Amino acid sequence: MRDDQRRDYDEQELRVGDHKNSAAGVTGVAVALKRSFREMGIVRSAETLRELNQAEGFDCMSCAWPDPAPGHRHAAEFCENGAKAVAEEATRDRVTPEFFARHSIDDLAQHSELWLGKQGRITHPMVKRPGATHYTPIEWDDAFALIGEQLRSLDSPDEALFYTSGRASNEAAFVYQLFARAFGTNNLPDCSNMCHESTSIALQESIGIGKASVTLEDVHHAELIVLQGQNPGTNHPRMLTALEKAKRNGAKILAINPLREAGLVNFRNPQTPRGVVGRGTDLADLHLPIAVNGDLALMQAIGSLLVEWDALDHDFVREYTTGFDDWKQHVRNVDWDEVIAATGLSRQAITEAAQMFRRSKATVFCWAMGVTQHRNAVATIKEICNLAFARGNIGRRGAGLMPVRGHSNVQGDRTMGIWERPPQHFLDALEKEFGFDPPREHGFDTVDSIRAMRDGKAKFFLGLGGNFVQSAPDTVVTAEAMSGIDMTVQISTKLNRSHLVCGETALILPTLGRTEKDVQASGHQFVSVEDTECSVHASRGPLEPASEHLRSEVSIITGIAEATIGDRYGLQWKAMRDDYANIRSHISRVVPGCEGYEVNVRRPGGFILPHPPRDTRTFQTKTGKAEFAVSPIEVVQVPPGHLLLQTLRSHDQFNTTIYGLSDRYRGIEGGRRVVLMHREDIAAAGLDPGDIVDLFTRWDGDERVRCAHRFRVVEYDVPRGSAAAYYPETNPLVPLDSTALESNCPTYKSVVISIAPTGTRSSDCPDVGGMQKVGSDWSHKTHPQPEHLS
Ligand SMILES: Nc1nc2c(c(=O)[nH]1)N[C@H]1C(S)=C(S)[C@@H](COP(=O)(O)OP(=O)(O)OC[C@H]3O[C@@H](n4cnc5c(=O)[nH]c(N)nc54)[C@H](O)[C@@H]3O)O[C@H]1N2
Ligand SMILES: Nc1nc2c(c(=O)[nH]1)N[C@H]1C(S)=C(S)[C@@H](COP(=O)(O)OP(=O)(O)OC[C@H]3O[C@@H](n4cnc5c(=O)[nH]c(N)nc54)[C@H](O)[C@@H]3O)O[C@H]1N2
Ligand code: SF4
Ligand SMILES: [Mo]
Repeated sequence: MRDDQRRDYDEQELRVGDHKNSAAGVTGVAVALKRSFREMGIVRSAETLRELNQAEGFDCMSCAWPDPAPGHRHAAEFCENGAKAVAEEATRDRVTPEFFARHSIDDLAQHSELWLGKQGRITHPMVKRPGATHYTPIEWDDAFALIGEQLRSLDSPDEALFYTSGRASNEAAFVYQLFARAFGTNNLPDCSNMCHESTSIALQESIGIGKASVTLEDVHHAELIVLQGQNPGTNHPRMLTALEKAKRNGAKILAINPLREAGLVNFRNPQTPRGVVGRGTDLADLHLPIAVNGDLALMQAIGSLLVEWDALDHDFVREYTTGFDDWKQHVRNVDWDEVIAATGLSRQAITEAAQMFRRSKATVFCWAMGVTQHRNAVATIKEICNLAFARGNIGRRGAGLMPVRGHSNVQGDRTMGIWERPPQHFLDALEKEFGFDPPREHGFDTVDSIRAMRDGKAKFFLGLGGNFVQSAPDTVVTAEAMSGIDMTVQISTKLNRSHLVCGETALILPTLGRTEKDVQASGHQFVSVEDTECSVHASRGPLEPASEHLRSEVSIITGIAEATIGDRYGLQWKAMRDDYANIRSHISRVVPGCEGYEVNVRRPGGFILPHPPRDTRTFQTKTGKAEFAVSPIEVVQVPPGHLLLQTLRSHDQFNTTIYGLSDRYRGIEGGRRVVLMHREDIAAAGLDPGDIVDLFTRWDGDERVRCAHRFRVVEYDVPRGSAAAYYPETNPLVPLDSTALESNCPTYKSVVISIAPTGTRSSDCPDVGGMQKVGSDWSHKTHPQPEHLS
């Protein structure tokens, strides 16, 4: 984009219309194609989309929803948001060295995340030297040498952080963790720490494995599907096709969500005549508009009714579980007043939901960020497991636990060892395969990495994808921490905030994306990925790379490894780079369930990893049984005059990558700085819809007031006492220390805020998460306290 075409996307007019009662339909197709044609051109769009999610094609890089078996795929096996993700990556726009010469870092920092992303694909490796105002080009080998030198100069390997975002392939993830551990650290934070970490912890304790026990086939054959804290119409759109199929087979759907999201209500499948001209398929049979953070109480109340009705699978409970009597005793004593206060639901509505569980012999429990990003998230997920156990809904056709993962390969990255707390058996296998003793003590997760940078304990940050500064909580603290370290390196496809809020020396290493051909010394390479149902398969990009200077993630990581530790321990970096089959050969011997990896992953549709509870009702927990857990009901207390804010995704973004300003299903167009509030809460705060307000939060642990400025009040159907606003604009409000118990996942879905009209309260808070005021000045460490918070 030329300078004279530059415009600030966020200055556009905000329009609020009605929110929709139906998802997808032909509008979705039209929007997807329009975006694709604009970014990629018509011919390239047609060629690329034809290969998306096909057995011989490439895996959608957007979400982790599984593909149907190879014989059951449509010619167009993708959704609107998958097509948008492809268009975003396969764009014809370019960010070149001339672009960086034209724009100083400070200049770029004035722009929104949307504008940055829209500039196109980065074409050359770039460096910002200490004190420099601009990025300048650097040769690949010089970049690797600079990084190697920096890493070797650290006092300890634990001063380095190796972050991963969930788009990296299994091959890239495997060499990345191998490098970090051979270098000497388990500091492998990843986006999972902010996402389904609560799930991984809870499931590990309850069923002995942190993954879904459900396949796509199970979804199709379920009698009841619970959609809890999830917005599938936007974030996993092809899930609606599976839900439609399940409905046709007679399934009921229970939606538990503070918002009546369009994708929970009705689906107009653009691939069927009924979806094009008819009224589509009604999805949820019952929607419980739960108060934010009320899920733990709700699940216990449902449990108490099942116990009261003796609607239990006694055989399953006896044979496969432990802890049942304690749980039964606990839920019997559930305090209904507490439940009703915590959930905002009537006893009648909860009873109706419990009847749905009682009537179903095969229930699939789905959940996502509305469950995982709360202080009580781990307890809530264990409670979901309790309900599954109570009626034997695990290891049975049409039933099971289905955390719906986010990033397309976030699950595969974990399987490959991207984990700051690797299990001993994984480290033992690495030792056996490579002949060195990997570090055994735990590394830093995401939140602890921020603390380590802030406190001078970490001095080097390498990001394998992602946009750490924007996705992490407490933007001011994170930005200060990142900009205070010696070196930040980002392996990226597109420009983002983390290139601009950077260390003293900063590098941008541009990489191939999923859509692109990857040719190495031995020829054309493919990579492998794992979806949310543990299915592992190959992905081959069809397009010519965006620039001849790009390197693959594997190539970049092995290059850094060579420049840092050379051939320490006899590690064969070049062989792994030249032919990824060499990496897969290591994977087959190190990663459990991956024996015969090369052969299995090459099969059309790949293979499904073993899952003991799903396959044989075997539970590798401490007791060898599925474990009922007992948790006291804990709910976030919201003082008078405050609201509980959840931060969520619009229909037009992928995490911190903003595609556009159209949250179509919610009827919000042309802007993102909105706060959705209940009519009576707006009135109680003395506000009117359309008012411009600032949001504030204070965390008990410190005196700092966090704020985010200039949000427009939008009247919306949210439960009283709660509010909703988009991520990442609201990340400055999420206190670093406010995390889920056990999992340390930031509480992005429950932030206690207060609201005041803009300009009426302390206005000197830096708004670094916002789009306007990002600069090099992070000077506001503490602010005077606005009176309304004291
Ligand atoms: N197009 C697109 N696809 C994506 C992404 C994207 O940004 N864009 N992101 C990917 C990633 S990394 C992830 S993790 C997933 C995220 O997928 P989701 O988890 O669906 O994403 P969120 O927008 O965070 O939506 C959370 C939902 O939880 C509800 N919710 C909030 N608080 C509560 C609560 O206390 N209880 C209950 N029951 N519900 C609550 C919200 O109203 C909202 O509907 O999507 C993945 N797919
Ligand atoms: N307030 C709030 N904050 C949240 C959340 C929330 O719900 N609310 N959700 C959390 C969740 S669930 C997640 S998963 C995190 C996401 O956090 P991240 O994973 O850190 O963020 P993304 O926005 O997904 O990363 C986007 C960047 O990845 C780079 N990229 C894209 N494709 C590729 C590729 O193929 N290779 C490489 N190397 N780079 C690529 C691009 O440069 C792009 O700018 O955010 C978390 N933050
Ligand atoms: S459902 Fe997810 S993986 Fe499938 S095409 Fe849509 S965005 Fe891609
Ligand atoms: Mo995520």
